[in-house]
Amino acid sequence: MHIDLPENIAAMEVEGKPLGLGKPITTYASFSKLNDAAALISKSEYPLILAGNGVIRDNASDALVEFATRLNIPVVNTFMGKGAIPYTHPLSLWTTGLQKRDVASCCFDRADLVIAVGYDLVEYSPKKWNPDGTIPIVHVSLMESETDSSYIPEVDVVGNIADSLVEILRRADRRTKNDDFISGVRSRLLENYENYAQDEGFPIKPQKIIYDVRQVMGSDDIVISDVGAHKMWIARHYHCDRPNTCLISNGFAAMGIAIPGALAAKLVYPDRRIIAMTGDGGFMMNCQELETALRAKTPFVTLVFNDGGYGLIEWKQQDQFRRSRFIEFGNPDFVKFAESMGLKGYRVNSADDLLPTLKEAFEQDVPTVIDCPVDYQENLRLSQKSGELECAT
Ligand SMILES: Cc1ncc(C[n+]2csc(CCOP(=O)(O)OP(=O)(O)O)c2C)c(N)n1
Repeated sequence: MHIDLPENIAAMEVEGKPLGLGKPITTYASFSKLNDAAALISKSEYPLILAGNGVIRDNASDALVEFATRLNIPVVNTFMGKGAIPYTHPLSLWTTGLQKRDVASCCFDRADLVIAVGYDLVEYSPKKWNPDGTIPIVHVSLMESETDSSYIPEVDVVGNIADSLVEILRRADRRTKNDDFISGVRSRLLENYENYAQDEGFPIKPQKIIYDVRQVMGSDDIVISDVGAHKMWIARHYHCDRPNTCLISNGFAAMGIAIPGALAAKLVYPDRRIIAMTGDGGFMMNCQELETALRAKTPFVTLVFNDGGYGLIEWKQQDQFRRSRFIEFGNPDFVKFAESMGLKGYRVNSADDLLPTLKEAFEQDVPTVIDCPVDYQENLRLSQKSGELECAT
């Protein structure tokens, strides 16, 4: 909230004392809603949990993992729900939310119940995963569900999320069995991820860039993503152990967030590795804040996905019109630009170069900029794969 006062009012003496803030009120779901949710879950054969950012904001990750594990229900998370369940968990089906069909879409196709926990519709429209509105939904959140023809929950469990999950778990009785479908989806995800570990292509494929970044980041280190094609790849390929370790601006997503976001993260967590991953367009929107970062003594790494254009807009134009216009631009020399500000700059010249460059960049006591040429031909390849997606039965 921002309150602006005219200068003459702001300069006035104030009489009296500030009023107390009052204690925040925690709301709890009613027993009848908890019972209804538990009954639906108990009789479902192929339930799926869709975990959104509310899980993280409400500190409900541990409760979610316990809930999913005990009831043997797989979990997909939204971009902003990353880390709600560790990506290594056998029930974690990683991140969903691309505007096109992807591996996790198969899980929605099969689901006979979606348990949406802390899910905000603005992040990933329910039209994408429930186009006909036929999948029954249990909504677990701090807030009531919004109205949408693809999102009309059977039951709204409104209240503290962790508490609701614990209480539903106590009431639900689900006979669980081994589910080859889930392990099959996990194998496909893992294969998609590992496939690029040794990729030699240059400019570097986005999957490989993100793979290498993951290699140098610890479980508690933090990625801040900017907005663009790189964000889609980060969502798809950067996987988290813990909540709040990959922050993605989603929904109403403003470019330019990565560098100031990384600066803030480094101020809060000076001992963690922090990386801002950004497109060249987003970098040029807020790169002046690197001077602030230097002055604030917040050494973090900025990795620029350099494609000389607005990659995501090109991708969308190509998907829709089969051609693109007005998306290219020229860039300054990012290395010289960094050096002119007293920072360290690096240019990646081959696929093998990236990992050692990242390691070196993290050793510096000033902010660093890595100029990394990216091969965005992968964008259209992903669109094509999406069209050809086949689900196991
Ligand atoms: C402030 C702002 N302006 C415009 C947009 C619309 N927009 C979303 S992605 C994008 C292009 C991003 O290009 P770049 O930063 O180079 O990243 P890339 O897609 O190439 O990875 C634009 C213009 C936005 N989200 N925010």
